[in-house]
Amino acid sequence: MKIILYLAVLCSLAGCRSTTPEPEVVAQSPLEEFEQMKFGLFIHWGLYAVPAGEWNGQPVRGIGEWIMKWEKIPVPEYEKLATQFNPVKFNGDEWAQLAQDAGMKYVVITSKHHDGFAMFDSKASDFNIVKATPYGKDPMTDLAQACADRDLKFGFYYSQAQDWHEPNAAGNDWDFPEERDPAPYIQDKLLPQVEEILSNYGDLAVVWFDTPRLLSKEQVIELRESVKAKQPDCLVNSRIGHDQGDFDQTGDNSIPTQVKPGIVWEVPATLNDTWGYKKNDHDWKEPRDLVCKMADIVSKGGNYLLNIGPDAEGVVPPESQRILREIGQWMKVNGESIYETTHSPFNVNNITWRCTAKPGKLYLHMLNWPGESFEFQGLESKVKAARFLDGGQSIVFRQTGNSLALKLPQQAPDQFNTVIVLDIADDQAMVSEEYRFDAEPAVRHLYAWEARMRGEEFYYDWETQSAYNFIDDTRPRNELRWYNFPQSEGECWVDIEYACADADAGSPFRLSSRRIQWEAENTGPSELHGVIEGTGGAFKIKRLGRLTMFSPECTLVFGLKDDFCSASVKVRKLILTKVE
Ligand code: FHN
Repeated sequence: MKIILYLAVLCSLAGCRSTTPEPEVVAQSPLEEFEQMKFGLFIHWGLYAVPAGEWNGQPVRGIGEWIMKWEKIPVPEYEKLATQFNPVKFNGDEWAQLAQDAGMKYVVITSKHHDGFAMFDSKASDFNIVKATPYGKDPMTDLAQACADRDLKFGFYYSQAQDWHEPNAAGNDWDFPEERDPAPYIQDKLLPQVEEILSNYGDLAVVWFDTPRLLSKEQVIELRESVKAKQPDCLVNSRIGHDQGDFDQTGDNSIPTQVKPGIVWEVPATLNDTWGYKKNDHDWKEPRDLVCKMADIVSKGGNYLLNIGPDAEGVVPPESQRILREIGQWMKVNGESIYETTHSPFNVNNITWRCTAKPGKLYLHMLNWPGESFEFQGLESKVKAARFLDGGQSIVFRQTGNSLALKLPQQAPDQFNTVIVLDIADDQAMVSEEYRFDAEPAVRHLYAWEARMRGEEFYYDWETQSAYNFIDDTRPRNELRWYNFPQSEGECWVDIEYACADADAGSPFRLSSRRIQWEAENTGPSELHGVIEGTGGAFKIKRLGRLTMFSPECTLVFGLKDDFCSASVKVRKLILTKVE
């Protein structure tokens, strides 16, 4: 990718009469390129696809690629899965094509997950797909090539600290003694395998590390340097640990509540409730939800890395394919409002639309269709024109001061997310201070649709704009989680907007805030407990109580204790008001 800058440089060369601007091609850094791609495919594929979420004939709760840990499967028994792994239907071209059809620009696949099994040909460990399976081939060669053929960037996930196959790595506490010194594992497996993935599959965009622990800062620096020595342009993510990443990751499926400027970051997320294939996980997210989440993430400045878990034959679940291709249809028309955009110039608090930007342009993502008219405040730049991105039909508008009113059709033109393009007179939008993306609102509205809906079979209803089916007999239990509240340290009042039939009142709720960190002690929690009151079935706002928020990053978790009535409670949003 190149940026062409038109510099108005007067030509001083002898004989040159033209003053036409000369295009200057400026190469972008790998990090800038990465940030501009915005949308990528994550693939979790490994031996765990064989049991597919069942052990000894019983379904196993939790994410599928963790089955070895959930069931404490001894290493020799887990190794036997390799003899059943024969993905004869794997086709690298089909997978890469799926990514392209979805409108994705990069692909990251598990080269080795926590189970320690290498999905590539490895000299450093025989526990790999070529040596230990009847398949006997290296699928990564084909996939890397198929991605290169389509101009998709390619990268590998590698679990650097957890390796349940190895006594000296982190994670396996059922086969091996607790005491461990990672040095031999680092020398014999981690560094050699990382070198292998960087040597044998062409240029990598990223080595995507995960669950940092056990390794010291020096060991992490050595790991990072080993990547850069082989491929200086290859990025590493923040989950390498000890602040050694080139770009940042949010928690899984977790979108920050506000614009996060100044750094490059990415949200890894699943299409259902697992990363690795589970045959009984049919809890698919809707394309509409995913398109809206993408607009939310990109408007806050991030990238979206969306996961598929192919089965043990090498087939991508048909539902995943359908969902990705539906997203791709939207991207085909609206990709201009996603790729190479920058974050919203507006504060996203208490609005259900989002904005992405390019020089001289704003893209309004109408996640909830407002009907015939839409008005918002804060834009000071002069609007020259307004139109739908799909079809280009112009929109009648009136700009008064910092208020812009648009005349719209009653029905949403797009079933997922209608994008409106504003051509503005300034390169960068001028926005009144209180509406700017970095304004700190005294009252913060946390909508359910922005939250991570953690748990299984937990639903969002667009009609009532609320989350429901709060049950906690699942692992993890169903709860709403909001992340990242910069500068929000201190006490606040918490109100909730929800609906509950009087007959269904009485569920105990819990709300907690804490600062969660990978490599340090968590701070908090501050907690609130109480009982959900009936609202006569209508949406009402009620006070839950007073809570402490932590800085700089805080996680807020809301859940109901599972009982006969909690599943029907509908939660629209929490409202946080700072105690002065
Ligand atoms: O433990 C892993 C999990 O299996 C999965 O790989 C995700 C993807 O981001 N990362 C870890 C948990 O955060």
